[in-house]
Amino acid sequence: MSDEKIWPSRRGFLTGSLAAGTALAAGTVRAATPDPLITTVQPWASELGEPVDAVPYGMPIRFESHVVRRNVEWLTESPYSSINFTPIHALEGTITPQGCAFERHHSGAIELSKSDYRLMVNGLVERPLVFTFEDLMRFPRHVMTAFCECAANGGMEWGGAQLQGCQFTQGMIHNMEYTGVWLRDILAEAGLKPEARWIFAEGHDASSNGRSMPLEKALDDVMVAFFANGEALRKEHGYPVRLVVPGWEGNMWVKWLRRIGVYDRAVESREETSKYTDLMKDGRARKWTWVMDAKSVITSPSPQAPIRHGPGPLVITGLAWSGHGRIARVDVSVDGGNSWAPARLSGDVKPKALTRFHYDMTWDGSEMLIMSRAIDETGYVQPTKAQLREIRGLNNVYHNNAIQVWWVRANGEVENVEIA
Ligand SMILES: Nc1nc2c(c(=O)[nH]1)N[C@H]1C(S)=C(S)[C@@H](COP(=O)(O)O)O[C@H]1N2
Ligand SMILES: [Mo]
Repeated sequence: MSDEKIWPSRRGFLTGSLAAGTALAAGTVRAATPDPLITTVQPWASELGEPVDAVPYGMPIRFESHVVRRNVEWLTESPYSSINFTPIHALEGTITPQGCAFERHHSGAIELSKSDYRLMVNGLVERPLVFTFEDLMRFPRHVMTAFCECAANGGMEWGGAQLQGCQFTQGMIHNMEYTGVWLRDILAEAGLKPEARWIFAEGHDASSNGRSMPLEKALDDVMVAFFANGEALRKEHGYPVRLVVPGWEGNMWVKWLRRIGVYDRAVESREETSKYTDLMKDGRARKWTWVMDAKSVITSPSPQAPIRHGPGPLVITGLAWSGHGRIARVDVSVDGGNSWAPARLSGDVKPKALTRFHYDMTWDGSEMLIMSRAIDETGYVQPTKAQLREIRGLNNVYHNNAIQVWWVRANGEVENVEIA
């Protein structure tokens, strides 16, 4: 990672904290005197800034230009059927800005206008229907925050610690506030026939990414969404309409939603037979592994976010989530799992959405093995990699929700490791 080269000066940061009266522990380096940043009038205080309207749609300031999606080129053969990763090591809070939320396409991101958009509902319905975008906007609208995690998140780590970065090991996830209409309201408009048991959702893109879903889920909390984080969906996330399937694997969140077919059985498409099933050690495959089990990860410190400030106060932070509901507790260990202490859950704890945790400590400057473990409201405890492998073996790529361990060295650098 070359992130460090783009960071603002350490001196500027320390000066700022002292000026703000932050209580820093004894031993913290004090700013040099005299500090020109304090004693000299700076350009930004003696000139005009940019006028309003200089940038009609704002972008992050250039000092943050390292906070971007990144991919791992050797992972896939082509960038059109590929994935990139959310820079979770550099984000805070819980909402993922659309501009850096990971993308996963099977045949590229298509450009589909609202006026060309159509949603077809057919199969076991009283009235097969086609909706325009305008039609969808006239159903009652709802707001819901949900995480979307690709089932392959962490998949490269089954065999051993591999990728150096929280972004790369756990970044196939985003969390947005969606506005849209309930799928159940659309299905009610078409009228379900008594034999209806499953739906099959397809996209407008060439891959279509068709997935079957039991009717109970479709009628429960599935949303046909058109806004994310207060604005229209981005092209890469399914503009103008995508499915939001809270708590369930990302593959079911069909983008550029084209058709909902209603059936009495599952279609058993490519995406739910040869893909997105979990190969067990005996060669058989688990299917219908829809729910994303509870998981957490420390986002900082982490390999791309090393400790730069030396011993003293240290903020450990991370994310936790569960497809089964709310996060009840997150424990943090700094000694490789010998002892655990509860972290603070910061902000709102919403079901099937990311929860931010913070753990404040004083670092003595010695090396640490840091890790977090999520416990959700069902009482489920996030497993270790060894526990997961014991049951699921090593053949698998999907649904790795094991505890992630980071080795923090005395110089503050952090590495992805596994402990036996
Ligand atoms: N139409 C369509 N929908 C799709 C896909 C796709 O390729 N085409 N990819 C799926 C997969 S595997 C995932 S993980 C999520 C990713 O959503 P995102 O690109 O918004 O992150 O979209 C799902 N929906
Ligand atoms: Mo996915």
